[in-house]
Amino acid sequence: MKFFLFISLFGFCWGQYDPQTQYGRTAIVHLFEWRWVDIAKECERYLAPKGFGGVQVSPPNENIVVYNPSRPWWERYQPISYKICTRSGNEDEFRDMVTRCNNVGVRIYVDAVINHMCGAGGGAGTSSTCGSYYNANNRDFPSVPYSAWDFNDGKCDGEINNYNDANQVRNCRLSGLLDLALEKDYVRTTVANYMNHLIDMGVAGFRLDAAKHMWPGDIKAVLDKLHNLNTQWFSQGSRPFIFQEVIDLGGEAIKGSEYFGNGRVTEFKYGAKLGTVIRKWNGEKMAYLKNWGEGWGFVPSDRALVFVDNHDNQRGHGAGGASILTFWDPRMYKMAVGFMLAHPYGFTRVMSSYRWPRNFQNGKDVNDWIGPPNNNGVTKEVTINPDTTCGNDWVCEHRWRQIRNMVAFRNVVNGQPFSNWWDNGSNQVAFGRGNRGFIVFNNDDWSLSTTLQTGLPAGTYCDVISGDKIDGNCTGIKVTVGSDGKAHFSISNSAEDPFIAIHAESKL
Ligand code: QV4
Ligand code: CA
Repeated sequence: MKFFLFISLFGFCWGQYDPQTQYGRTAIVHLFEWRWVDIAKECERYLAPKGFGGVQVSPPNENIVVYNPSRPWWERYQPISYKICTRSGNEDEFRDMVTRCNNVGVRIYVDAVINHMCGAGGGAGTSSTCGSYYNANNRDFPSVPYSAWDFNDGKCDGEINNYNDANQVRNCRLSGLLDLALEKDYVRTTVANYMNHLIDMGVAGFRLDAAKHMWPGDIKAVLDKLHNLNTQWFSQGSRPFIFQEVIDLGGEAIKGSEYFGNGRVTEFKYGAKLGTVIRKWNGEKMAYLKNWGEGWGFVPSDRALVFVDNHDNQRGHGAGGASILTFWDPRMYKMAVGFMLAHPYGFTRVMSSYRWPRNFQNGKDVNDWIGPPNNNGVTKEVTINPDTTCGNDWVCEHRWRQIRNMVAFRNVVNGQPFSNWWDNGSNQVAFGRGNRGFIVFNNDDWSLSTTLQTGLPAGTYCDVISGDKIDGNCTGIKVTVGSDGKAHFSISNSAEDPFIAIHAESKL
């Protein structure tokens, strides 16, 4: 009995760090603002066959409808109730998506907005995605229900304006958003009921929005109320995967490490620093990536959720600044995502965006609010073109060959050590993952031509960046590895994608 007690306790205290993906699937994709019906189809037609582990979805609970500006993406971060009813779809469509994705081994992670409700200036009425009445002026949300004593007005009735005061950051309003009193058991139970409703449908875990603005102990009290995952798809006793949005670039009162007990945290230093290195700003160069990870002051790898960009900082919201690489700079972006997916540090999330008409004025994109592709507010379908790209202004970065193939690379090298690092002291670098994979970058302004130890078995390998291995042939560059594990690499600095990646499953 002691043994099983040990296992269940041990299992219990580890579960929240484990993404609960099907074995060997090591990356998730954020299908930002997608509709549930489109995600269900994408799981079956693309994500499962290409080895994606799961999908982070936009907040599924009812939110305020904002008309000024017209239907901004950020209205979904202003809850009105916990009814599963938004522009992405209704509860039946959500449930169908979770079932169909789980049935093909692709997990669903929900963006849980549980720190607050709508803005204090949200007014009153039924301008909400499911028509629920609310009155922000007197903190009345009858469809939950929440009323005035469920909010922190008594502790702090103003906005956060000092990020060096931990009490302010947790008890005051982020951007004027009505702050929930999460020390109250009623609020904790109400939030947990919402999350358990999702868990019972088959959801595998949660992104906790604005976690920095909640006390770690209050979050833990909510998590302790959560059910184990649905045994239709998960083993008995499995715990929901938790990753907390905590923006910690250093220099503030609150540290990501305060939240380690609850689950993983988003490591925003990752994308900010990688963007600076790939852009070669401030004297940064890829040779410095030799000790990438904890060596750069990031949180421990098994507590990190990492990404190149996210829905905030790809449009100047949140943190990360101008160095953040996005789909708008595709050549550098593919290198950054390729590097992230090849390197062992952290649990990786790929961003999948929509295009919007950026309009920079005085260095700021005044169109940063524009919501998903839509017809009079109704989110457009994700259409798939004959060349497998997406239409209707969905960017589908996760379908770009270089990114899709690096998701597969990460799966193939899973568990293998970081090995065989080489650099030219500048921006030409290479490294392997044990005997299962090897990648070479040329980000210098001159060509790379060198012979490197790959650690791989002898043979001919297809480069998965310039092409694919199809019917026993390489559609792109071929690399020959000798019996000594060495191979010659040539990469022009003007190549479309100046990096080469080979792995055990791209071998002819
Ligand atoms: C305005 C005024 C306030 C006023 C308020 C009154 O600015 O001074 O008190 O009206 O109602 C939108 C508007 C913002 C408006 C607010 C409330 O942009 O001007 O305040 O609504 O009406 C997203 C957007 C925000 C947006 C918010 C709610 O980024 O612009 O605010 O949704 O719609 C910090 C946090 C971090 C956060 C990041 C953006 O530590 O947690 O800022 N990131 C997460 C999400 C992000 C989301 C939120 C948190 C809030 O990733 O997308 O903010 O849920 O770094
Ligand atoms: Ca708070």
